[in-house]
Amino acid sequence: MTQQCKTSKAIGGMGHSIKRKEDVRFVQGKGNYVDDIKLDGMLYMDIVRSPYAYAKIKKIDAEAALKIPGVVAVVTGKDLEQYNLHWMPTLMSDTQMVLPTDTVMYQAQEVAAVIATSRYAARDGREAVRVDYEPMKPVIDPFKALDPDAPVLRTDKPGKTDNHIWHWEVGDKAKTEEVFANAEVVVKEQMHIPRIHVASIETCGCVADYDKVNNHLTMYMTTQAPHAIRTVIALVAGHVGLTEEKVRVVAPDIGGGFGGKVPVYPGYVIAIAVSFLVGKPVKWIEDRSENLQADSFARDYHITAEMAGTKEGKILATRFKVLADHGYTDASANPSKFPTGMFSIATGSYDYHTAYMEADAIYTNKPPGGVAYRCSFRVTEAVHAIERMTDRFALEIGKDPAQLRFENFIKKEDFPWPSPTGWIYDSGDYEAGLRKAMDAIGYDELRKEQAEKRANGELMGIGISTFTEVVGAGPSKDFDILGIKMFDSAEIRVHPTGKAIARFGTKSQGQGHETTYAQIIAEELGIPAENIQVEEGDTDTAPYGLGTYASRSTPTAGAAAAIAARKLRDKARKIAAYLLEVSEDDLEWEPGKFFVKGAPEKAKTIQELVFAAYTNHPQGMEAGFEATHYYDPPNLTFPSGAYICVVDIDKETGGINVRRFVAIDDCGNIINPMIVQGQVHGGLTQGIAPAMYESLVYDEAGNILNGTFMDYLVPTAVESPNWETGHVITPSPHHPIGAKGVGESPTVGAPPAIANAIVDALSPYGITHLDIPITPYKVWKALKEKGAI
Ligand code: MCN
Ligand code: CUN
Repeated sequence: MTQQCKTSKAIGGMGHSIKRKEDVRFVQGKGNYVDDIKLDGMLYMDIVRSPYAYAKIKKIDAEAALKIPGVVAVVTGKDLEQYNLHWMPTLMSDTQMVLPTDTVMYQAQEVAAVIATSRYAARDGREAVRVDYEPMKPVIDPFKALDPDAPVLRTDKPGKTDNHIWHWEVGDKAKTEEVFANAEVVVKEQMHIPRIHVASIETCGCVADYDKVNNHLTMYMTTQAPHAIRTVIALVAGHVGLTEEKVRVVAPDIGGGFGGKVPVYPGYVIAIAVSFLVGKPVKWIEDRSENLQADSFARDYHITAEMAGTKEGKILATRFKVLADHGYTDASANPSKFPTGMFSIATGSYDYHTAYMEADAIYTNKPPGGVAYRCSFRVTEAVHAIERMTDRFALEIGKDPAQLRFENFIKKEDFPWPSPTGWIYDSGDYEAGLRKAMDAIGYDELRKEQAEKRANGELMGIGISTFTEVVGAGPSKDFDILGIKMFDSAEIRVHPTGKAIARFGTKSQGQGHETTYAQIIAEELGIPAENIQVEEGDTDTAPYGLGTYASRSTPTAGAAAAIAARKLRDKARKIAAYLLEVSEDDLEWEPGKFFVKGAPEKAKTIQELVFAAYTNHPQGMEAGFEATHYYDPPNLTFPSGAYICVVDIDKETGGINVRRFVAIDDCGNIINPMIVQGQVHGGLTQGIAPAMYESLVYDEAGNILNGTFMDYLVPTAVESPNWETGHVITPSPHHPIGAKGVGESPTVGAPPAIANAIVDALSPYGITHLDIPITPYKVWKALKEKGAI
């Protein structure tokens, strides 16, 4: 990686791998998570959940539960109905039950809540609640959901006559059809991007603390977007007096979010309602199975993917048709105007101008969701489709997939590049990335080795993914969530002695914001990063922002930090001119001080200038040293990557060994290389997860077949190869510090590299596609079917 640091190591600005400040408390067990919060008189909540995917509730009998010592109440949908709290809106403006009054719609759905004086009593109470169900035949197979004889699931919606949620399309349908009709080569595959779960180490939970005397609610919760939650609470509960100034949302330390902590879950609403009614704090913490079985899932896109091109290998057009299984309600976490998120980035890194995409979303009797699990709003699905099809096309015409990519890449001089689906890619150098990845892995030698192995009947595969991401929502003209525009914010206060506190509208869940935001400010002001304390997650103190997801923190709040710091630097310049008795134009800045041009000994350090802002500022100037900025980006940032994976496959067992994996990322200028590397390592592991292990599986009755970590395979260090990483740097031209987001790139880019490698290994036997997760059994079965074993 080549990036010059402008600041000294002692200042620790951009490009320095300083150690994570937050780790001081994490490694000593001093993190403060929601479950660490203990308040006087706190009650505990546990939730009774449905064993059926679709059933009428005939009766809920709480008698035995209420006899258990410590159990104080059993709350049902009928109780909430009295306050009109039994339904809530989803982030996509659909509706969702908080607790059902008559029907359950998926297995593990909340049916009743037990409130008790201890967690154990609450759990005993949960076991003692008797519910009589009348099971009904559920809709599980999304392809049958629109059959005329399928039961209509959302009978709560007046006039609804089918299970269709919405239709979406983008691109030029007629032109695409024409190009396909006349193309020399057309390839087509049906693929499923499986339903998976974020499976963060910390499950979801909250402590709702309503203070009756002061009519004030403090909501401690595992949320990635505290301010948005505060506004939603005020909009929903304003009529009972919980107006926005009476609500404080606090997101303490979070043990992994990955998108799963963006939605509002029924448990939060029930905890607030109970605390409001009884005037005591109520804690609710999910257990692992509840988290895995009931919380928002990710992905679950069935994609019919087609690519058209020439015999020589020029990509001419793509066509993608999606069937999106949203489960019982559309509880996705996408910007309002984008029901499929940023799926329309699926034209990829390639220079062609014709594309058409459409999607239909449907209801089934599965848990709701569609969160953007480390995927920048459906970019994982998009990238899988285009990168698989690029390899499929190369296979069809017998061209090396790397060569095919070189011949089709958007060139670095062609940026800004308008995509056929309406995006303006800001910058990139795809050729340099792939070249670097190929050199690192030794591509040509690997192809030679592969040819020799093939001659011996051995299976070795090389898979490439050269993806383009789209992160940093967003320009407020296009992006909002429930109407709230997606800008973000930073507020910097520098104390008289030159030490600072900075607060942000985002919320780290492990990304290291306490360190990297401090580095951005250190870069701009020359105040050492170690003297800058970063705070997030308390709506009473932090400026309003939309939170951390979709790798947006660096593109939005990171930019806000730089601009707020520049406002302060402008003020420092004025003070320096006053103190040094020169005009502002005669001053020059170097990180940490202003000095007089040509007379570097005449200088004032930033610390001296800040002190003067409180003790000796020019008359007429506002005292103090504070700045705030709300940043509305002019465009998104478009990180990219070139990943290459090498696999060896055991023919007899289908066992897959990932031998090498090289990931070259381009996230523009890098704030902290060590943190970025950590993000990439974690993200790649969450990429190998759906590629080879993870998938939520349901039987015909809607029972989840792998609802615990016994069966749901989260890869550990044992399953992870040695990730080899590197960078290409094309700064974002519109971002104040030239940075692009990186948090999701590896999870987006890795699955197709792995799938492409496995299919490449199997291709001599006529295998052109396998759906992820690609398990040894799937490989073995495919080889058996093709008569290879
Ligand atoms: N960074 C940097 N230089 C860049 C870009 C980023 O040093 N050019 C640093 C940032 O300063 C930040 C980190 O890398 O410390 C990630 O930044 P960014 O890409 O802006 O992403 P966010 O901070 O917005 O994090 C969100 C992203 C998402 S959407 C998911 S999902 C995810 C991810 O981050 N969830 C995570 N990484 C995670 N890492 C942990 N440990 N836990 C999660 O829940
Ligand atoms: Cu794409 S999951 Mo992250 O947005 O929190």
